[in-house]
Amino acid sequence: MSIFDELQQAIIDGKAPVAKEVTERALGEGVRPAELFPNAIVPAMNEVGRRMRDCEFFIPEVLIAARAARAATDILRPLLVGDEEVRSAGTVVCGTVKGDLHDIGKNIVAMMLESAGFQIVDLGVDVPPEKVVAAVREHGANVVAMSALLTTTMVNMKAVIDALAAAGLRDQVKVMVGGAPVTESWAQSIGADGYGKDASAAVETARSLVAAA
Ligand code: B1M
Repeated sequence: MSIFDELQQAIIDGKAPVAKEVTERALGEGVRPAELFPNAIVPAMNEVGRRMRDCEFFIPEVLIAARAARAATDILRPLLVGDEEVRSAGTVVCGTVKGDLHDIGKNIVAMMLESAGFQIVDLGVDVPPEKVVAAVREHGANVVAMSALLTTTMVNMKAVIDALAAAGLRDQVKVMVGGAPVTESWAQSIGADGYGKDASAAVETARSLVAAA
């Protein structure tokens, strides 16, 4: 079993101490922090999602798996900053939209953006549009990055865009969206400026949005 498989299994089994130990061992063996996301953490949570959909897992198992994923990402977060050349790429206000409590993907995106030199203002989960507007004003953000994991909360991305427009801020800030149910065409349909399929794509999108501003 590869070290990536070991970490995947620990997360699926919800074994946070094992996930922590395997992550530390992987780093000790020279695995780059960013490699652990596509090779272990993201596929593990996808498998958890499949089991949830197929009624093999219920909320407690999913929460325990999420906690194990968190044990790994908590170790990786400080290491990712500085993984790439550090520069001031811009300020990103990020969060998961109102009504939505999923934050694993949003946290990975935030970590990758931070490692790419962006200043991150993370508003957390269940973020109402007015909180985004206030943060954009306060921090002079270049980019708003919103996640949604539920088809029922995706509409709240449009509410953020509308609130920014109503506050007279829409011309000053780029809006990008992502999350499992979000697509490029959805992003376009709500008037977002960009979309990221995964965390790496989110970094590319944020860079190109700032460059084009
Ligand atoms: Co939830 N849940 N959940 N859940 N959950 C899903 C999303 C679901 C698909 C599971 C399923 O049925 N198979 C389903 C949604 C169905 C739908 O809407 N069509 C679902 C459901 C139904 C629910 C509840 C309603 C269940 C219930 O209560 N009956 C409930 C809703 C609570 C709420 O939010 N109000 C709920 C609750 C939960 C938990 C709390 C138990 C837990 C969340 C814990 C946490 O996040 N702290 C949870 C989890 C863990 C999941 C699954 C299993 C995994 C999500 C995850 O972490 N994925 C999920 C199934 C799945 O997605 N496969 C599921 C891993 C993560 C790395 O991927 O978040 O997609 P993701 O992020 C990716 C990309 O999408 C992208 O980059 C990331 C890294 O590559 N990305 C961006 C994300 N944001 C981006 C932003 C960008 C760009 C890219 O730019 C701004």
